[in-house]
Amino acid sequence: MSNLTDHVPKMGAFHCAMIGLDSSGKTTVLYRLKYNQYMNTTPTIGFNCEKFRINGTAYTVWDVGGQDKLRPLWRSYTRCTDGIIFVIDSTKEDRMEEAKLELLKICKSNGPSSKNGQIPILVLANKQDLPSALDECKITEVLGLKKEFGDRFQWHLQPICAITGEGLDEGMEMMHAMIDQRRKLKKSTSGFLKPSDGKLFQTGTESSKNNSASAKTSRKVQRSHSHHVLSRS
Ligand code: G3D
Ligand code: MG
Repeated sequence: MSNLTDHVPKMGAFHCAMIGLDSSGKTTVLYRLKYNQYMNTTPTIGFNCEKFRINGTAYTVWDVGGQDKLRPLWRSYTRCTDGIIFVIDSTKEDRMEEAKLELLKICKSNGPSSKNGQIPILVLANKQDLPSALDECKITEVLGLKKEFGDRFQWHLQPICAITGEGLDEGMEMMHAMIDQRRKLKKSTSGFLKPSDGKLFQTGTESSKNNSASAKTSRKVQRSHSHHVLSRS
C-alpha cells in the first residue's frame, strides 16, 4: 500500500550545494545543467546560484568557489541542503588526495550522526573527454569511496563531461532518487508515516534503477556507473 503523500505533487525545489576543488568544472556543470550548452567560465569568487528544471523537477543549485581560501564557506552551503554535488577533475591524479580529504571533511559534518542526518552525495568525475582521465574504478579507489563511505552514506559516482553534458542527466537522476529516498526515510523514522509492512524503509536501489530506465534523456552516459544507496530494514 502506498502512502497518501506519494500521490501529492511535490512542492518546492530540490536544493543542492555544488562543491569541489578549484577548476574541477563546477561552474561549467552549473551552466550546462541550466542552459544545456557550454558556457565559458571565469574562476568563481564567492558563489553562483541557478534555478532550473530537469524532467519536471525544480532544482536550485549553489556553485561555491573551490579555491582553498573559500573552502571554509562550503559548510554553510552543505549544512541544510538536500544533496551535495562534489565535482572532481578526473585528469588530476595528483589532486585526488586533496579532493578526498575535502570530501571527507564535508561528509563528517553531514554524516548519519549529524543534526540534519545524512545528506546524499553525487560525485561527478568530470573531464572524461580527456585521454588522461582516470576511469570510474580508479577514481572510486583513490577517493576511497567504498572504504570511507561504505554503506554509511548514500553516494553515487558518475563519470561526466561538462563540456558536452554527457552523463549529467544520469547523475542528476541518481541525485533525485537519493533525495527522494532520504525524504521517505526521514518521514518513516519521524513516526508520521510508516510503511504498512512495518519496515523502516526499502532499499532505494530498485527505484533508482527504475528512475534511470524510465527517464527521457538527451545526453547519454557511455561508461557504467557505481552507486551506493542507504538501505535499512
Ligand atoms: P570551477 O568552477 O570548478 O573552478 P570551471 O571550474 O567550470 O571554471 O572550469 C575550469 C576549466 O575546466 C575551464 O577551462 C573549463 O572549460 C574546463 N572544463 C570544465 N569541464 C570540462 C570538461 O568536461 N572537459 C574539459 N576538457 N574541460 C572542462 P579554462 O580553460 O577556461 O580554464
Ligand atoms: Mg567556478
